[in-house]
Amino acid sequence: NSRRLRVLVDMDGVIADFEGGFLKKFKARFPNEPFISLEDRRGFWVSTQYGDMRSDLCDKAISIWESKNFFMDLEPLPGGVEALKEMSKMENTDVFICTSPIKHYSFCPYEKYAWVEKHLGPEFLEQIILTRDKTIVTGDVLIDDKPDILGVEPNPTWEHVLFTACHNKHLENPSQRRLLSWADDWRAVLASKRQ
Ligand code: DGP
Repeated sequence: NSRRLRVLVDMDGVIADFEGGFLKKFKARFPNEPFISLEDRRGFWVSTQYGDMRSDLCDKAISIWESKNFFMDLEPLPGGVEALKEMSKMENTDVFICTSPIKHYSFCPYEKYAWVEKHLGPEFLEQIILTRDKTIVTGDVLIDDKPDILGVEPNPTWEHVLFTACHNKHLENPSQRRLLSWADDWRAVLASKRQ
């Protein structure tokens, strides 16, 4: 049914607190190393900013999210779980979680499913799309904190709405509309796509 609205929602940085979880575990594992506070985060890639600070910190950062239980232990971001549940109950609305797993696949894909089951419920397991290329997924809107979402499809069907995160909040003229948080008017964003 083409009259239904299809909403794609990213996971890390949008409903799961990747940045907060990373910083907490980085400090715990490397208590004597410098770290980047969330206030000072710039750029999507955490490992790039750590590597720019000191080259060996790139691999140390990567070792954090490649560890068992990193993705499982992420805290939900405020309001995200509630928003997804409300969205999924709206008439003529299909919600999918669209997330790119890291290439170190030992734990991440499994833990993403387990996280969704724990925080959103088993019925949401039907709504998961794991893909490294979001441009080939069709939808009306993609809510994602990554400023540049590229892939093999030059003209994705979705409108990218940029979800504000510590690493993108300083970007001055993003080409996308923004959602500042889940307290912002996401219902109006959906309504605008139904016109
Ligand atoms: P997504 O938010 O769906 O675009 O997924 C991107 C994933 O990459 C997410 O788990 C966060 C993670 N990530 C953040 N910084 C880095 C990095 O520097 N290197 C890698 N490999 N992954 C990163």
